[in-house]
Amino acid sequence: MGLLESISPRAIVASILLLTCLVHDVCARPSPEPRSAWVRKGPGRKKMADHIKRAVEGKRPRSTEPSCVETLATNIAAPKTNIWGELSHVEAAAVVQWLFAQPELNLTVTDKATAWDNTILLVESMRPNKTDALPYLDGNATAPTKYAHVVLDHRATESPYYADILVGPLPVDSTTTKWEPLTFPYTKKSGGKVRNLDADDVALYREWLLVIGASVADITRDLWNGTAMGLANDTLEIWGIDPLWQDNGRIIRWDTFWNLPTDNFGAETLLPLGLYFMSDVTGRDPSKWKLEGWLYNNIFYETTEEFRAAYWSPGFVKNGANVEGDWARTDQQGAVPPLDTAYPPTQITPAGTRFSVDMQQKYVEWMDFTFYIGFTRDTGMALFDIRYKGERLIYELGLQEALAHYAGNDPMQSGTAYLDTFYGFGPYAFELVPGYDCPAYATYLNTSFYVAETTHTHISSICLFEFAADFPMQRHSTSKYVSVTKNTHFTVRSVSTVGNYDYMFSYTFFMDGSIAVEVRASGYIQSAYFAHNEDYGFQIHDFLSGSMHDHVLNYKVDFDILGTANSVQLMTNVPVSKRYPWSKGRNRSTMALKRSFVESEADGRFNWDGNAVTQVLVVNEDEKNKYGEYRGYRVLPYTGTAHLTVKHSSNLANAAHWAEYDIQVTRQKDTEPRSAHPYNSQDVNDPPINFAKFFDGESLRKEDLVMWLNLGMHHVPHTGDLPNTVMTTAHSGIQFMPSNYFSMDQSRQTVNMVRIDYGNGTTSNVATFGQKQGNCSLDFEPVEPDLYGYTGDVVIRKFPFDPNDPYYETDSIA
Ligand SMILES: *[C@@H]1O[C@H](CO)[C@@H](O)[C@H](O)[C@H]1NC(C)=O
Ligand SMILES: *[C@@H]1O[C@H](CO)[C@@H](O)[C@H](O)[C@H]1NC(C)=O
Ligand SMILES: *[C@@H]1O[C@H](CO)[C@@H](O)[C@H](O)[C@H]1NC(C)=O
Ligand SMILES: *[C@@H]1O[C@H](CO)[C@@H](O)[C@H](O)[C@H]1NC(C)=O
Ligand SMILES: *[C@@H]1O[C@H](CO)[C@@H](O)[C@H](O)[C@H]1NC(C)=O
Ligand SMILES: *[C@@H]1O[C@H](CO)[C@@H](O)[C@H](O)[C@H]1NC(C)=O
Ligand SMILES: *[C@@H]1O[C@H](CO)[C@@H](O)[C@H](O)[C@H]1NC(C)=O
Ligand SMILES: *[C@@H]1O[C@H](CO)[C@@H](O)[C@H](O)[C@H]1NC(C)=O
Ligand SMILES: *[C@@H]1O[C@H](CO)[C@@H](O)[C@H](O)[C@H]1NC(C)=O
Ligand SMILES: [Cu+2]
Repeated sequence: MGLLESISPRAIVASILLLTCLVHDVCARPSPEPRSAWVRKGPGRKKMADHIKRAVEGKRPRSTEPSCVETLATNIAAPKTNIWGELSHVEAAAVVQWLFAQPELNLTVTDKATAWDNTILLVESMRPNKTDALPYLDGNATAPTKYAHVVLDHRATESPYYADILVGPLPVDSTTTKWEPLTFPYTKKSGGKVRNLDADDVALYREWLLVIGASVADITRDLWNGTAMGLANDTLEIWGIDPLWQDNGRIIRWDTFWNLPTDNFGAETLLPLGLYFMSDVTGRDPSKWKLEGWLYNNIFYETTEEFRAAYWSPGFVKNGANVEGDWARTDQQGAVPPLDTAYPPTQITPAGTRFSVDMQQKYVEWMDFTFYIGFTRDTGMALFDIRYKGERLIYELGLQEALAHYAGNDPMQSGTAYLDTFYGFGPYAFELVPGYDCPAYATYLNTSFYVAETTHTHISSICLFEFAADFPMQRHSTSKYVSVTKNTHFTVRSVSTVGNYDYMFSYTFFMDGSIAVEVRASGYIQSAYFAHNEDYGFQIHDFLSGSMHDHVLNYKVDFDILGTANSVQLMTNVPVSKRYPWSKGRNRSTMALKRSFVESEADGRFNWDGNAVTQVLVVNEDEKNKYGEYRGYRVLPYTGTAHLTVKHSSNLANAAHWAEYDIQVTRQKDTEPRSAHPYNSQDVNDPPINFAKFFDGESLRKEDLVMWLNLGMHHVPHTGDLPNTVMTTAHSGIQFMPSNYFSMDQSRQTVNMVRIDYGNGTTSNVATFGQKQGNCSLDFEPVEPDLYGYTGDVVIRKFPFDPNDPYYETDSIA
């Protein structure tokens, strides 16, 4: 019968894995003990397969059955070097040493630098041009020459600026290595320089915000029993808008007071206090900065004296304070739901890891998919050269930028439009928690980023795992048989906590050849003081507004469908009234398909339509199937997506034109590798990358195309966002699915399906297609991995290079 094996239904039952709970109190009986008693000396971050192997090896035999284990994690060698990979410690150290030896850069070691010294902000691998990458990937060309991308913080000047430079070729060689301004990836031609509005951050706090805080200490003590004046016993903090107002040559900020949490929870963004002040902080001399006024309870006061006089006069209306409490804490609280303390369902991988990884090169093979993982400071994880059955589908898939645009009656919320790559997704891609962020059996990879002459390594910050969906890939029933296919998928995941918010990024691959891109959000919302904000959010606590905001996350998808000559076809179901030869002269009201191509960049920016009725297809017009249909991939929303509601944002000006539409298509260019620059917020009117300038009317037919897709969510936090936003609904996703790309569904190739023939009350045949059958024993140890193995970042000093003295240090924004 070949592959199609038939066995009796009883064997199916018999082959159900024999699960053995080794730790009975966890499996069977909820423990009333304190939390610390739950922590076990587990097997560390070893894979489940190792436990099984150990059991099978006889150290802890549970039964005489053969093992379920088919394979253990396979280490493979990537077919090519990962040209999007990170610099090695040695390479980074050599670049740093070389930079300090260039007198014209006039660099100071970060530890010793003041606000008036030049420092190195970033040293990382420069991604190669696609023009140079393809001949290497697809032909015999040598790997593209390696360069370092370096960002310098030039502060030894009246007009401080960030400078993007290229250093190379690598490895560093005193005669051939040079530096040059990095200019080609930016639309603004300014020698790779962007002004730095943050150069005097220390002076801003010490000599400005805290001084102003002290000047109203009588009021803050009276209102909130606290101060923000730089004392050890301050219970308030001051911070404000981002980006700063940047009009008419002035740099204006609005700041507000926040209560500091008294415990370890990061609840500060839930504790706004409703007093705001405006400052003109143009230039580098704090003595020339000006306080421009105060706002309280929607009344504006030009000066501190005016505000104080009003405050202490009779009838002044004082509002209450947001104060931390259990409502802002994420620990368990409230009545435990029925049976909740019993150990919950969990997935296992009885046959071990069914995929292969080159850990060094960050190259992955799962079923018929292969890809490389890249990682940068700005945008974190990205995938490259994604192939299915050996054929490239996508050259590059990765986050570009994430916007959180708030609004409000008050200047703090109205002025907030975070462009998160300023902070970076790489530095905040923290260690994942096995068993919680990803299955405990997942394979974990490290990522590294450069900061202040050190390389920080986030241990286990990318996870790779297979998972069985809770729904089948396929099924069908008749009166004679039922056929069902399992839906096993593969996910690559990282989480970045940028300040108050946690973004979970997942790329998921499916057996039918489809790919999903998803983002989920959790963490603390940035809330608003409630007064006068009724039109901008729900009131969610005593003096708190949920503060409406749009999340928009831009992804680059560089499709290569059967080569680089691709087109975007739109196909819409349209209502029609039509007479047919058979309709006897009568018109039929019905529908039909309308097809068109996105001809050029002039019509390359558009939205999902209201009824999701238009298919967006990336096709190769020269690669038709045998029926004459174009082979391609369809792009479709997986869950909700979002583009920015605000038109011509006062906060953003030209800094985030990428946020304006759901789908944007451009011609692929080496000069347009990214839709946003991390310092776009520093010069919003004339940012280093103005995405709108990518659209210059070029033809998009049979060209190498890039799709810039927005995920996101229109977030109006409600009481369910307290204490943290939940990932069940804070979720956005897009899928890429084959559309006439193959002659049939590719998931027919899996053996993980069954056909049961039945009738007359009996089953006559069960076809399992060569699935591994038979008995095996499995020791299921339902224990979290040793979570005391969670360490945070490992740091290695680069200047002086000290690879043998790593230390632990984890930095977060909040
Ligand atoms: C070099 O930087 C120092 C501060 O670190 C500054 O005082 C000096 O003027 C700079 N030299 C030049 C030539 O720019
Ligand atoms: C990458 O492409 C840009 C734009 O064509 C070019 O200026 C740059 O020199 C290229 N880089 C390399 C390393 O060839
Ligand atoms: C690569 O080199 C091999 C052997 O020299 C040759 O047969 C093949 O045609 C080359 N491939 C390309 C794409 O140049
Ligand atoms: C004010 O704060 C101080 C110390 O921060 C605390 O001891 C005191 O109880 C507070 N008073 C009120 C009324 O909350
Ligand atoms: C906070 O510290 C300052 C200076 O040490 C002191 O004068 C003040 O009384 C302290 N405030 C409270 C509430 O403890
Ligand atoms: C991650 O980093 C840790 C600490 O440096 C190291 O022990 C471990 O081998 C690394 N893991 C991988 C997959 O590279
Ligand atoms: C009826 O059908 C004909 C041809 O199919 C079409 O041209 C015409 O517009 C239709 N009439 C109406 C009223 O829609
Ligand atoms: C059910 O019984 C009928 C009559 O005996 C027989 O013809 C038919 O093949 C049986 N079907 C199955 C699925 O066994
Ligand atoms: C499974 O094990 C049971 C008990 O050891 C045995 O009776 C049965 O034949 C086995 N089945 C298979 C398919 O190996
Ligand atoms: Cu939100």
